[in-house]
Amino acid sequence: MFKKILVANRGEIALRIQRACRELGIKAVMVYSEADRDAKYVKLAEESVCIGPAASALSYLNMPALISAAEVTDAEAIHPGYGFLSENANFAERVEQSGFQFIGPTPESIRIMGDKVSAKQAMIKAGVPCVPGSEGELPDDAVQIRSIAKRIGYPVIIKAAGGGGGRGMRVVHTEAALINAVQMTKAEAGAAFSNPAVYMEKYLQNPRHIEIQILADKHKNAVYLGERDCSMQRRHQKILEEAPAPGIPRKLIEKIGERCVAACKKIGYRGAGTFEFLFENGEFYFIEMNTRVQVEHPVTEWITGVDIVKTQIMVAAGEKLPFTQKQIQISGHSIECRINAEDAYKFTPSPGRITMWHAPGGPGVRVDSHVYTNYFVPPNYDSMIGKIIVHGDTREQAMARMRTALAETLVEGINTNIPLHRELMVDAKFMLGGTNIHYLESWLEQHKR
Ligand code: MV4
Repeated sequence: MFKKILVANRGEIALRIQRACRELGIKAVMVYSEADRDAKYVKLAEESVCIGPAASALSYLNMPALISAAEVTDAEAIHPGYGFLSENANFAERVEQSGFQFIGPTPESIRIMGDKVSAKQAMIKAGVPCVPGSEGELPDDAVQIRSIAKRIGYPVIIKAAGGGGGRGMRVVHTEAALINAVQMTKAEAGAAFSNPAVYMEKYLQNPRHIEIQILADKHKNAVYLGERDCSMQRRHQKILEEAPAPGIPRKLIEKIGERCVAACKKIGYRGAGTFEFLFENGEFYFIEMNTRVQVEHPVTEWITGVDIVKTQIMVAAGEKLPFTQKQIQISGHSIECRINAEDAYKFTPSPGRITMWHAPGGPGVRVDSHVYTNYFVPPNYDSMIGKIIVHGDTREQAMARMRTALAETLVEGINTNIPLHRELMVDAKFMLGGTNIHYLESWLEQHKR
């Protein structure tokens, strides 16, 4: 096992990884930018290194600074967290070339999944069901493009191979709009991702966003840890997630979970990973794979009892997965609310000093947050300041616990989205379960103030 790990991230996930290290008896080296000097996990750290100024490009995205920090502190491995360099294949490669273990999949796996065309091809080959589409990059010839769209049937969606997470896509409803849409998407993709390649899929109109969590070791073992429903989102930002997904039969989850595990074994995947699916009319359609730990991992931890971050570290060190698929049992229901420093309904960022922070507690409540009373939320990064996660025997109990937890939570000095969460937890459609990816945006449209 490693003796020392460098945590190449900030915020709540930096604290989460530090906690996993403590539990494993591993020393955690924390890094921080000039804006994060007063972060809780820095105060709690045995060792920490300033890696640069507030701007992410000069600190948390600064590969030489991070690798130097690992060198001077004698760390053996680097945990990238989520965001920043976590899905950067070049970083993973440089980490390994410098003699450190990257806590995540191989650079090759990251590269394949980063290109959405090669990711989809790998999944088709591995037997994972995908959205019907162009099977590869679109050709330049307009006649061929029209013929592909005609075969798929309108509406179709044009997506950039270098995109993902909602960046670089365009829905097309008619043949008249097709060629222009392809050209526009290609131009934007070339500028944004230095890769003009695009592909085409059938556009699914009202899907849910369901993802499967997997864990794999370096010895060809892999398991799936059930699913998460991440449909409640606005502009591709998830705001709450839950597990299991309401109303989806267990048998269907098992079938798709087994496909994901088989795919992991086939491509030699290792570490934690998430298969993202659209779910419509009882069918799963793969769209993307995330090669990092995700913000919403705690809901899966709570329904399975598996510590995902600890397991990431163990398998990176070469250990075998400490459980088999049969030992993974789903128990109860878990919901996570992301707490953002922003106006609850206008969504404008609200950085600044938190003059009062009171976290909720009690049975079935977990809070993952790095903030505290008198903490200054810097304006330089993502607005998420923490997560409230609850668990109950049933979805009803989980919702009741979340309502209580949200009622107890006190944040003064900045605005947060807690008022929005309080309203959603008593919303009739949310309470029924199974709302689709468009629900929150239409709810906000109807609840304009
Ligand atoms: C789609 C789709 C409908 N049909 N693909 C958006 C994020 C990226 N991961 C894929 N996205 C979508 N791909 C087909 N063929 C609708 C979306 C989509 C979406 C997906 C998941 C969660 C929220 C979303 C919001 C708008 C659009």
